[in-house]
This record gives sequence, structure tokens and C-alpha cells, in this order.
Amino acid sequence: MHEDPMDVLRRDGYVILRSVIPVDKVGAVRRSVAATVRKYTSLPLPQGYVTGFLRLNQAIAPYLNHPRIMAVVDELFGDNARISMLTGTINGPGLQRGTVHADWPYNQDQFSCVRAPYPDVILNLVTMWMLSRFTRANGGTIVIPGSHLRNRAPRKGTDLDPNSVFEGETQIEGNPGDVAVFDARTWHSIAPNVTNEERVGVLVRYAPWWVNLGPLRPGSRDRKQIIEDRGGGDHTDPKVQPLPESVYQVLPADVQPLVYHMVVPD
Ligand SMILES: O=C(O)CCC(=O)C(=O)O
Repeated sequence: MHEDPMDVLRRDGYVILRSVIPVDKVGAVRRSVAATVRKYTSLPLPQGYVTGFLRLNQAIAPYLNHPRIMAVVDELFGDNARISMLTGTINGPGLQRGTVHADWPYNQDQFSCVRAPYPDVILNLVTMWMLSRFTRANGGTIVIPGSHLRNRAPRKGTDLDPNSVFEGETQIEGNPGDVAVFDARTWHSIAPNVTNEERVGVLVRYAPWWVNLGPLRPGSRDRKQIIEDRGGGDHTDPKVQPLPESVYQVLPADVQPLVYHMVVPD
């Protein structure tokens, strides 16, 4: 029986939407994204990681307001929701398991976080756009179903050790063009890639208009006060580089309202 994706998301903390990017288009998107990640990664491969990705690569832009994605965003956040972060990733051969965490703004190791025990409200939606196959062997993201209903997340030095294997954990599996949609509270981790193939994806996060994205913006007063003055920085908290006006202007008109807040003059 077909389950409503919203019911699955509310119950498990994640849901997979199949074939969001058409099969005949996804190969070109993957090749383009992978080339940009390899060129600009801030981490050494096998973990390719490029924040503020849209300023460098717009291959995924036509899909960012896909009706099935926006139906979820709209149900959770209502009008004027927007993209909070956009990150290109490669999890390459040999990548090791990561630590189990919730995402911004629930990650308690970040300075810009909602302190646990946090309220039962979803403040950020994480979407993992699978551009290559995601399998158990090549590092399909580890997730702990139902963990979004806890009001805290694993943290070093607590009884919830981020290096633990948690009961019920499973992995995201899918085909190129599928999108895994997560509640940012859902505990998850990088999984080892024990194959010789790259796992390529783009993480796109959506938030309601009233969540303060200032701490993510390099050079902002929010980032200075909330993160840097307290000893944090790019090594602790996510950042999103701004989008040059000239790139914004070439985006599809109905995608522009999702990213207008990131735009700066060239
Ligand atoms: O790449 C993955 O599978 C997980 C990425 C992740 O945990 C994150 O970006 O917070």
C-alpha cells in the first residue's frame, strides 16, 4: 500500500522520494556536480565537501522547487520557506564511518544550536539528492528511525556516545535521481564506503523564513557573536557562502525566491 510521504517522515524522521530528477537527466547533473566538488572541496578526498554550492554549480537548480519536494516544505513550513544550505558532496572509496549527530540547528557540538532538551519543532529540513546509486556498501547514509522524536542528540562525553552503533540503525538506499528527505533532528552518520565507486550527492536544506540564517553567513555579526567570539568557526558550525547577483539572475524565476536572501552584489 502506498504510504503518504508526510506520514513516513513524521513517523521515521526520514522518507525517500523516488525519481525526482528524471533518469535521462541525472547522469549529466552527477558529472557536473562531481567535477565541481573535486575542484573546490574544502576537505581532502575521499570526503569531497563544498558549501555554498550553488554559487559554483547550478546543475541542480531546475529541480530545487520540484513539486514533490515543495509539497513537504510547504506542509512543514508554510509560505516563504527558503533554502538554508546547499552543499555538494562526494563520499569516495575508503571513507570511514562518521559520528552520529543531528543536523543544524540541533547539533549540540555547534555553537549556533537550539540547546537540548529542544522543543518538538522542526526547524530545518535536510534533503539528500542522490546523484549516484546509494547502497549499503558505498556509504548510503546511516539513519536511526524515530530518533527525531527524542529531544536531544548524541554528543561526546554524554550517555549518547556519537561513536556508538545505535539500535535500529539502517541506511539510505536509492537510485540516481531519488531524494532522501530528513527531519534535521534525525540522528544520522556518514557510512563507510567499501566499494571503489564514488557516492555523489547534493545536500539541500530548507527552513521557514523565520529561522535566523545569519549565523551561517561568513562575516555576519550573528556568526561573530554566536560562533566566533565563543571559540567556534568553520571547524564547528556550518557556513553558507553568499550567492553572487550574476548567478542569481540566471536561476529559474521560480527558484529565485528560495535563495534571494543569500545574494550579494558581484
Ligand atoms: O554524506 C552523508 O551520508 C551524511 C552527511 C552528513 O551527515 C551531514 O552532512 O550532516
